[in-house]
Amino acid sequence: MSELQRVTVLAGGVGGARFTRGLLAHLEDAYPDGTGGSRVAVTVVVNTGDDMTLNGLRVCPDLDTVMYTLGGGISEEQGWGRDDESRRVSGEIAAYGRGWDWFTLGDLDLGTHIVRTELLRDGATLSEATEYLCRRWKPAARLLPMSDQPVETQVRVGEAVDEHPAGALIHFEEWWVRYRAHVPATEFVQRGLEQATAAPGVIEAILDADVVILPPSNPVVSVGTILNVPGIRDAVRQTAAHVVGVSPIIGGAAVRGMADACLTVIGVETSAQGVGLHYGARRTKSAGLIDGWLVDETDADAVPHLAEAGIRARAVPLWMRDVPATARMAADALELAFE
Ligand code: FO1
Repeated sequence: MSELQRVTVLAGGVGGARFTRGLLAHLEDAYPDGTGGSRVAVTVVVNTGDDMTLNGLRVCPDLDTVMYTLGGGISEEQGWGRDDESRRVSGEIAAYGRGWDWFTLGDLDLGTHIVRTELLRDGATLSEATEYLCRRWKPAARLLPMSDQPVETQVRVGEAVDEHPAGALIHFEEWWVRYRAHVPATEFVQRGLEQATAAPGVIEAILDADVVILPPSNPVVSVGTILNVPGIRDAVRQTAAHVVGVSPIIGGAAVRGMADACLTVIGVETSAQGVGLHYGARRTKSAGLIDGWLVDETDADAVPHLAEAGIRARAVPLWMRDVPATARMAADALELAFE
């Protein structure tokens, strides 16, 4: 494999964060820099479509999930939020009848939202605020928000629920957390997308990479949202890098979260093959996004169909049960990239 120098990952929350943790572990092992790190530079472009302003604070769920996961502060059992968390302040907020009682901001997590909000109010961009917060967590990768302008994923509900009439637009987190995606949705709308531009460094991180990876994040509301930011989809199509994706669907079911509910909304089959074809082959007239696609061993039958569509696929174990297993997956993705 030619000397690998730069890898860029387009990530959402838990799946993208855990995959990147495995990627960094593999790179430290395969490309050591002699001081415990790796000589390969990793950039994570993170979805900000889940962001919201809650109790006056700017909350960035996916940026925080990646930062905590790579920085060692994540709640491992939840996959999001801080470890050793408590909820005293959110209890007080609820006692005042404020906030979303179905969306808890933990006491330690609030520290992040308070500092970020203070920085933004003092004129920092989201990129600058993220860089500041990462000075504490020291993730072994550069974290870039997909955009410094606010983009919020809204979900149009297909039927009336609680105080929302049919056809209403609600915040993605309300659909995801309050309703667990069980309320039928008819479309996703990224509010603010038209005014959004890719954050500084994002386009270059995609064009200058040796490998661009679409990790097993939600292909619709996480990776899809990042790709919808003006300029990003074209950068992925044009980059000289190898572009490899990792299926978030194993054996016809979403690995976690409710990616299947999201795929149904946009009419994509919930299968490793369906998502791979949805991203599309890059080197064909379909002007797709990926050159390679990792599917789990249970989906090996998809490999020839993907090959017919111009996508080089391989079937490998895709369960991110621990860091070593995820590091193996990341190694498989890099090997596929250079095949
Ligand atoms: N997920 C939940 O299921 N319940 C919550 O109360 C909740 C709170 C929360 C607070 C901060 C944060 O960064 C994430 C939080 N999440 C919660 C997870 C969140 O829904 C997901 O991290 C992503 O938005 C989906 O990938």
